[in-house]
Amino acid sequence: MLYNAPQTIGFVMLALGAMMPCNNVSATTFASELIAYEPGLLSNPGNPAAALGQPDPVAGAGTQFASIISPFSPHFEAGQIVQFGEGGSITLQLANFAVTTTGTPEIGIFTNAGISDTSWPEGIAGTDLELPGATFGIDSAVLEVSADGVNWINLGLTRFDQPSSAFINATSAYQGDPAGLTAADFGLPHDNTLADYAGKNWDTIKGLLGNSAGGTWIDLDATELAQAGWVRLSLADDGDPDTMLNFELDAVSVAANAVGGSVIPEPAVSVLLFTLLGLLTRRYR
Ligand SMILES: [Ca+2]
Ligand SMILES: [Ca+2]
Ligand SMILES: [Ca+2]
Repeated sequence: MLYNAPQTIGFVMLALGAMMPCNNVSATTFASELIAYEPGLLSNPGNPAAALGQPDPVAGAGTQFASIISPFSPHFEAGQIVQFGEGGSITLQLANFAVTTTGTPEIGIFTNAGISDTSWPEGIAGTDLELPGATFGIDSAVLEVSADGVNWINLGLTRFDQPSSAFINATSAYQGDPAGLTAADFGLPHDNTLADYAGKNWDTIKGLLGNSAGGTWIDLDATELAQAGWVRLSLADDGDPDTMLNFELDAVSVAANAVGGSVIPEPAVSVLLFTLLGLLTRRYR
């Protein structure tokens, strides 16, 4: 064989490096694998891959409607959020386990929840955010988590009412070009309630979020699981043809201070390692 040994070994090392979990501590962990998607009662099935990875920080990117993700400007594009209807569900595997940790929620759920701007484009929330029209995109869904992808803990019907915010220092909630802005942290929980934003302007809401990218945060303490690596959201058919319940999901993250080991089973990496070493050995026999 005409293979050059150092080059081949270099390739194997590169391949192994690509398979190993990255130890970059600043990288936020998100859902990384779609396990199942059932659109339910929807006229157009959604794009479930839109729930994987980090939310794109700009809504309507590349169009005249481009705007940073802010509480007044969530994602609306089919390529960024996945929708399911009654009888629908989505099951996701996280890149790393969320380790149950006292004193902090562990899993962040990012949806298309938004606050209506009472003084566009200033960014001012209404004084009662429970009133119809004061918000949009706020939905409930049944939330389940699992430590093994087989056995599930049901956390019940949960309202996901917390908006997302991709930058911590934008002058406008609708800034089109994020150049020069500081990214918010999708792995940083917050304890704001929806009511905290009532009557507040963009500057005050920015201050309430701090470095957090918002989202509705889930605490695993009550599950009695040591960790969770899978998340499922679902909607039952309410049996009423006049209602068309739906849910939209942008992303799922793990709190930075609760990130555990890789959810991808280690044996898979070992098998690949031995296969590569076997190939290498055969070539030089
Ligand atoms: Ca906790
Ligand atoms: Ca219905
Ligand atoms: Ca998304």
